[in-house]
Amino acid sequence: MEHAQQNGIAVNQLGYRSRDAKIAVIAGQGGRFRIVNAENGEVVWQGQTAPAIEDASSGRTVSRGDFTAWEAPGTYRIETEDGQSSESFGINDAVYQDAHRAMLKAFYYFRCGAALDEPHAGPWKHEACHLTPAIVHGHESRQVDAWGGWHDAGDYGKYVVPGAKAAADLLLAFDLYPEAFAQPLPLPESDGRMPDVLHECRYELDWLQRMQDEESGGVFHKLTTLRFPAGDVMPEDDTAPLYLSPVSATATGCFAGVMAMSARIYSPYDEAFAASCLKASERAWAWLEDHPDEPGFRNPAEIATGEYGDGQDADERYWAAAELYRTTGETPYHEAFRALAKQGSFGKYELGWADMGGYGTFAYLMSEQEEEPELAQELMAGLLRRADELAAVSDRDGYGLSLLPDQYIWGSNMLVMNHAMLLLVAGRLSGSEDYERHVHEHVHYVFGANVMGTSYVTGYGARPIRHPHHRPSEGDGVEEPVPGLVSGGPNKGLHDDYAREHLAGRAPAASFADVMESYSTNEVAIYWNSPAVFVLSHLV
Ligand code: G3I
Ligand code: 9MR
Ligand code: ZN
Repeated sequence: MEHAQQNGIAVNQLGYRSRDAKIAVIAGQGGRFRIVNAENGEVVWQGQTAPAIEDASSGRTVSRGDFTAWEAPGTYRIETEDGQSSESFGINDAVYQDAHRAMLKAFYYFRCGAALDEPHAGPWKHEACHLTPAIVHGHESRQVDAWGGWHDAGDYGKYVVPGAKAAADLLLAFDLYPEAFAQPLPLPESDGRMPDVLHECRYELDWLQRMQDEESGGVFHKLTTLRFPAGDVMPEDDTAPLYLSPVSATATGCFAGVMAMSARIYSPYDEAFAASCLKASERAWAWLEDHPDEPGFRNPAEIATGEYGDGQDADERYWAAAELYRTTGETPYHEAFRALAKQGSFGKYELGWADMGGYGTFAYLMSEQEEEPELAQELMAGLLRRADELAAVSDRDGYGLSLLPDQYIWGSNMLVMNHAMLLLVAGRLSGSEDYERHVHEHVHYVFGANVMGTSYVTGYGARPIRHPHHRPSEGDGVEEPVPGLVSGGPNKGLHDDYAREHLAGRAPAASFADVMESYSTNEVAIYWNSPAVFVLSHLV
């Protein structure tokens, strides 16, 4: 059953930091609105909405009530003269702390190959899973033991490309906001020396290294069963044979990128591990150089799990070259990066599982190595142009979001958080604070300031999603889903039977259902959590 209903006054259900932008999005023509102290019913502040907007994404007329000026800590709700009332929310500077930790802890819950024990997992504990070696597809007598890593999502597949994105987001978050990771989570590996975020990423990076083909240095695209198990199977009960799909250039490219990044970031904590990352990256790079014209990955005919198909590998190569240059300072990587940058046939500001050029651009712009001034200027100007475009879209959107109506695609919440991440990096590199309020509104959207009136993060907010497409949450017999998971969010593409039957005709941002069956709107995934951890790292 779907519980979420579209809400009259949408707010961030977690609440607001005192100094942040604060906008209540009110359905209808608006007018006067008031802030009421939720404890004693007293009216503490009154305001007037801006003129109403026809909001194409939500399909609604909405009015924005800006109460940024009200900064006093407390618990409140918003009311209008026609009798509407919002969920109650807090104002205080610690509103994001718990959610940030839970969204990072989520990666522990995604772990494959290790038992999740009660001290760390609470009621969501389960046995170890997927420990049998994987058969190399097409070479059936060969097996590779690639245990570990994170399950991708609501399914138990492990895919290199989204895994590299997720790890990169967390590593970048740590790199830019180390103080956000000072507290232990804790994890089984917590040692008070290396921050837990690095322990958690290491769990994935070790698996990624196992995915590198010993024979060629290329990286297998994915490790999955032949098809998806039923929706309530616990990981330890998913015992069908495991297969490695063939090596791909996209997997090998982003592997080289995230490994070179890891070599740099782990070096102060674990020199031997850092060295193994660099070696793995260089080997992957050598494979890429030997394979300049690779076809895009397609699922072998027998394998029906997630494809992560992508015909364009220049962006992954670009990312790899940038990170290898940033980490080693060696000229050939700079040359390769410049050549790829000139090619121009791919997005240089994208942070998705398919288009990863943004990571290369970030690495080059943040590098301490000598850069080519014209190229750096060009990339910086492009980054700011992109940020300005996102800000301009946000200024016209009813909910302050940078998504256009046709961007409510499968995993739209990843775009919401990727855009906020890009705005943060653009602000940091340029010294501009102009993007800050847009970042806040993107976060507010995820936690409830959206047309569904839903918090898209399990366990957080007054009306969080309760029925994500997540096999452990469905199969574990625990009422509450695993906490801290980010739902994919509205998808106007109607890519599952539930959506086709119940969501046809809805506005893009309302094409969402909090039901397990709707995997194309309400699945969870590591690479939807990871940019959200990055963004919240700025706010804690
Ligand atoms: O990029 C185009 C866009 O240009 C176009 O306007 C739009 C119109 O629908 O489509 C966009 O492509 C979509 C693409 O996602 C965007 O990234 C495709 O339609 C859509 O089918 C595709 O969905 C992917 C889905 O797998 C199906 O392949 C999701 O991105 C991807 O996140 C999802 O990943 C799954 C794995 O396969 C298995 N594990 C769970 C995971 C999350 O659901
Ligand atoms: O459960 C699967 C989900 O994890 C994947 O992201 C999705 C991608 O296509 O597929 C889901 O599996 C569905 C399958 O594709 C079609 N039959 C119904 C399955 C859901 O139970
Ligand atoms: Zn597993």
